[in-house]
Amino acid sequence: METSKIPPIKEEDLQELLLTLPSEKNLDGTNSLYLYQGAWMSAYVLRAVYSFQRHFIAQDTDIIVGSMPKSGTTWLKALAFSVAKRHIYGPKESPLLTTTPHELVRFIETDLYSKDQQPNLEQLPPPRIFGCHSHYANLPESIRISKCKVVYICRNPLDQIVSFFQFAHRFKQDGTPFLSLDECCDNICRGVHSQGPFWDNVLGYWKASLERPDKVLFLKYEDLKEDIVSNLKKLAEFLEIPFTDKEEKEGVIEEISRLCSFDNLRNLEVNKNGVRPSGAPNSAFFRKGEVGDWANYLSPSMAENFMNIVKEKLAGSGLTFKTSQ
Ligand code: PAP
Repeated sequence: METSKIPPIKEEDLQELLLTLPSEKNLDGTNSLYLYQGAWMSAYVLRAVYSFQRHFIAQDTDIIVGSMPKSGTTWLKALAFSVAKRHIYGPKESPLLTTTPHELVRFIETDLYSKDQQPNLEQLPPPRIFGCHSHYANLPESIRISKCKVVYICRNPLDQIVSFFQFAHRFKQDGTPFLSLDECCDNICRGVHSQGPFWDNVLGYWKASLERPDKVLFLKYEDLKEDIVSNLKKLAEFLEIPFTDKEEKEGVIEEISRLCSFDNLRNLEVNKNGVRPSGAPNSAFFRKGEVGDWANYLSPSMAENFMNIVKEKLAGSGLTFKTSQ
């Protein structure tokens, strides 16, 4: 077991905790979101985060793929898996051809700590790779103090939010009405959305990447779209498994980028069919994969309003976003 010394939280204690937290509606009109340790999340996620924080013990060889939801997590999971495990599986026999990126790299909070408060993760072969949407400040201490690596992907907040909204529309099953676009914009501008505020989520990792560049690698979705090859090299170097000259000559980097490309992954049978345990169809993780799609959904004034708030929150950090191709 990872650590069994701390007893799991009792359901009644969790319910009591929820009662003490500020709560608001999620963008899809369902489940209240709770503000827990500076991050908005559903009760379901909170339960998992609570256990993850208390029970997870990082190993020095772990790789944590961090992100705000809908920022390119699926893509980065596929890339990190392909780079880190390339000595076991070459691109032609990659498990990505038959297994979804989310199955190969599971979300540490919701996939692993939601059902079982103390899952046995020790049997997983190194390097263990996990996905994670938590804020940097809320990661378990052992992630920050071990030698494990954290790779974070961020996306411009306009595309991120539109992607989230579209995703939620694609698999919503109950009859609760969605918040209107105006209500959504109001919530987002206040930072009230899953794993928001946006600025706190990205800034935590951004600052950590500046302070500890060997520990946290900060990538941008738009940069990956523009130049996947140099970003793959950066990723491999950061993970301390740089591509060799031989690999470069043999075109391994290009093969990985092709394997993990939007068009390739989206058209694989495994990603066209089936559903995630959350009920989301696997296909919903591959929608358009473009930079600037927000312009088809948000009015210029909505976008300007939100971006002004984001810029104000990020002022002085040096972090900027590209919002169009
Ligand atoms: P998650 O955080 O719930 O796992 P995530 O993968 O971050 O979701 O977001 C999905 C977005 O990434 C979708 O963007 P869109 O709605 O604007 O289209 C999806 O299309 C995009 N995406 C998924 N795979 C890739 C890929 N291989 N390359 C580029 N974009 C991708």
